[in-house]
Amino acid sequence: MTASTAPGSTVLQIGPLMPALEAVLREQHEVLGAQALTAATPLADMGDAACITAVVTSAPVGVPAVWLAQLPSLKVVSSFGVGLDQLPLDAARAQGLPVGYTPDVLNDCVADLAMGLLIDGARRIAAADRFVRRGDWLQGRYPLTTRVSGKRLGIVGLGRIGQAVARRAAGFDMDIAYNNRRPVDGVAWRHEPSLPALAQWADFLVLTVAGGAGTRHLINAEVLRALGPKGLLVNVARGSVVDQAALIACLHSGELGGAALDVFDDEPHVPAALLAMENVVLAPHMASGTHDTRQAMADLVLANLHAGLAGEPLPARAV
Ligand code: 8YV
Repeated sequence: MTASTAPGSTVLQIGPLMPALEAVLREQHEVLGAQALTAATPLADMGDAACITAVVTSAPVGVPAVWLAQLPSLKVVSSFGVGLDQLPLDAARAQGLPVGYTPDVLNDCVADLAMGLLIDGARRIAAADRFVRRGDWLQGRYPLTTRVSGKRLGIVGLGRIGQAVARRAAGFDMDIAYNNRRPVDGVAWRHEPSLPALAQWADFLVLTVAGGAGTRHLINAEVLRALGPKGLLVNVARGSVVDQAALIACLHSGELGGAALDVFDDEPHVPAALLAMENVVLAPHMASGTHDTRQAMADLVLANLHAGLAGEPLPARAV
């Protein structure tokens, strides 16, 4: 327990968390909570809402904005993850309520998985694994795949994770350009203000842009067609960033070469059309999912929680 821990606090846990994090929360606080709370859940069902001083949630689950006003003793929201799209930032700001999240500690692992998906999408490692396991190698050689090194990489959203992807891609001698709301200072990579133009130029388009209303369906049919029949889309951002129906249609028609996806519209449900495609690599929203990074995220969730309860500045504050 840190010096700033407020013992005896009542924490509302929303949705499942890492078991080790749940254990620490239970050790240090009274935890009310549920795995399947929704905005429609009456807070009265949680016990005494007036006692709740903190909410602990995760990026994909968030917290309904309406709850903030119903928790009169709330001092802090601490979220496990870097994504802010499910968090009621405006309502929290209006109430002067600090919201903690876990940036930076996951950059490397998310970027590592983006590169892994990119290489798999181009070199078809998972599909080749299935080929060997099926015994198909006994009938003939595996089809040729696509070179990775030296290709053109377009990055959509050059934040901390996008920059970590770019640094890795530089090691593969890739030509790198990016699309961002505005050019990023202090980087050598080329800013391309037009998303279709970036897609048209790129061999691989990696999405590392934040989710939320502002980026919903940013990657539409026009962008996917521009990426083209030899192009590969890699998404480690949010399912909402891509028009999933357009993606499936473009993959079906051959207007897009392939996709490597860690995130989807309605997780954990993946459309049957994607499951059936050999030119699609699928991962279960696992980009930050290593022991090392998840522990670092859990530590930051606790540090934010305890700082908020003690009325101190949060180590990583979104609002
Ligand atoms: C999840 C994520 O937090 O950080 C994010 O925004 O989407 C992930 O790291 C993680 O999967 C836990 O649910």
